[in-house]
Amino acid sequence: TVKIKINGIEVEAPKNSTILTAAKSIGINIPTLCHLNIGSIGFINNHASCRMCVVEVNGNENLYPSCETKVQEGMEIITNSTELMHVRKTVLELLLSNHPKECLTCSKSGECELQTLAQEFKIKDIRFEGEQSTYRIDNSPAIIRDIDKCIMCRRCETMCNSIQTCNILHAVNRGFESVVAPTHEKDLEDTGCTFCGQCVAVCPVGALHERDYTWDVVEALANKKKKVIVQVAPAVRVALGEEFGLEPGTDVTGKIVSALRMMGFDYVFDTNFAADLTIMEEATELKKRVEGYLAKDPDVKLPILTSCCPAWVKFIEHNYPDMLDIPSSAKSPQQMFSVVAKEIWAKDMGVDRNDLVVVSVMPCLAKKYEASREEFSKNGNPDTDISISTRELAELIKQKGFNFTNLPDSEFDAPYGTSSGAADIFGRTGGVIEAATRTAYEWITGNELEKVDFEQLRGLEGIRIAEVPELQIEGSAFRIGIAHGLGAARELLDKIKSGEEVVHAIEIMACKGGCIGGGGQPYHHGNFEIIKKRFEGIQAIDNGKELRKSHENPYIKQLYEKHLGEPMSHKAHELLHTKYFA
Ligand code: HC1
Ligand code: SF4
Repeated sequence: TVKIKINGIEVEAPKNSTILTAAKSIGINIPTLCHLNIGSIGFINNHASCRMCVVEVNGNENLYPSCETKVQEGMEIITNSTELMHVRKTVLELLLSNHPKECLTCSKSGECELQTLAQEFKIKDIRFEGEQSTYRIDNSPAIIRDIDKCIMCRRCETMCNSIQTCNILHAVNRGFESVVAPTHEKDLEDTGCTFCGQCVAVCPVGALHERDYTWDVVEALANKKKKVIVQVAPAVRVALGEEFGLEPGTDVTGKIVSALRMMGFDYVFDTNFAADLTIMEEATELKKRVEGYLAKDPDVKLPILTSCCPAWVKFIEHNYPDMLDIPSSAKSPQQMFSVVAKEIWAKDMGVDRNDLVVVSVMPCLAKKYEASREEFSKNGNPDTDISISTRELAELIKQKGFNFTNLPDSEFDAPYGTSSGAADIFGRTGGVIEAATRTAYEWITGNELEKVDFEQLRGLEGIRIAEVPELQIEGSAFRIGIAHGLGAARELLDKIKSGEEVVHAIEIMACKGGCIGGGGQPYHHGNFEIIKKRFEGIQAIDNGKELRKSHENPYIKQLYEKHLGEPMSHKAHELLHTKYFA
């Protein structure tokens, strides 16, 4: 460690730490804007471009960015002199001088870090007049890029390239013209963008945000000719409460159901039901592939890959076109739910599918893109009509004026409202494969699983390899690979491709932590502890359930008995399975 003084206070700081972290360790806050450090996932954005965090060092005339300047023995640092306050005000005014003044209508209003600083510094007049840029807005089905609002912090670039390894966003042009954009300033839809939304999750301003479908929901609910039903994803229930001041990880399932019913949805269903359905198909496929593999069938491949994360699907389609025979062909729970609703439930209810609106509430922005994929529609009518994020649901609840934290708990509607704990854990990394293992174990061995908790599959390391000794394949334990974050996924896939790693099954989720860390969740502003708490919240729901294996869900059994026959039957294939495209 080294001894330094910050604002006259003696501090012992680790040798290689920055002034910013040393100050933070004793509760001194230095304002930052471009800087973002999410150490636990290896994300560090340190372009030192905004100059908000400058400090005085040893009385030097030069000012130093505290986010990248390392502490040195004997340093004397001032973080809050009048001169520094002036400099920071000037920095803000310069940034604001060419920033569109659209706070009232900006989608990030209330969450924008530039807006927060402008408020803290009480910026009233902007002394400079900057030229406004006028780029076109890039309007994809999931993400909107409004690059006039970009402040060149480059957090999105770091996220997209270093963590997700998608390499879509780069600083292009020079000087005033410089922006972060896809190569050749293409639209996101014309690139390999996965719509993971992680760039949106770290953008401090309104330059990147989700495509907002809240008004489509309001209009659908107002249309008397339509039946409107809704499904709620696993990860939403442990995060939505944050928008209403509750601790991350608080289970607000019952309140969500009440809010959606009060909004006027005809039926409130659970995506979790469809997660159980996904396991029925995926575990059957796994069993068949294991049997084929053991019988040395040349057409059967292991490992099998989970396929419920649409950003991950887009990633493998774009980056590993030669590996498209590996993912399970099972559709994601969002899509299974919607197709069952439109092709089975609507018929039972005597409703034309064109008069049924299926809304999904997802922690994810890629789900909007998934809903828009052509193969998930029939004669132009999509299976999932509208997908909104957790944040958008919070907005709708606020617009309705519901006192969310005081709402009573209600139950989902039958028949698609009951689910096992295996479905809940879909929302966290490792959960889909744990859910599949609970079922596949029983189906492959014919034995009842005593302990459903596969602790070895849990955790938050980017790549985890775990063995299930209870399940033996050719004399060795069933091996599972798990990755979350697309960079980790790439690393794992490359090892599998080269033969360096041999596994029988893989789960990949595009976002760190899994869906709980999705791009549509309440903003975490770089605090990964929030995602850890959501993880614990999800696990607590699973632990608290009587029903913890998908194949024991009585409503799932009923669906097969009445409509689908067996898993992977002809009917199941037609409705519940899909294809991938290079
Ligand atoms: Fe997910 Fe899934 S778990 S992909 O993370 O398989 O989004 O929550 O809804 O479809 O169930 C997301 C979450 C979600 C699907 C399920
Ligand atoms: Fe990159 Fe994901 Fe953003 Fe697309 S959505 S630009 S892949 S970070």
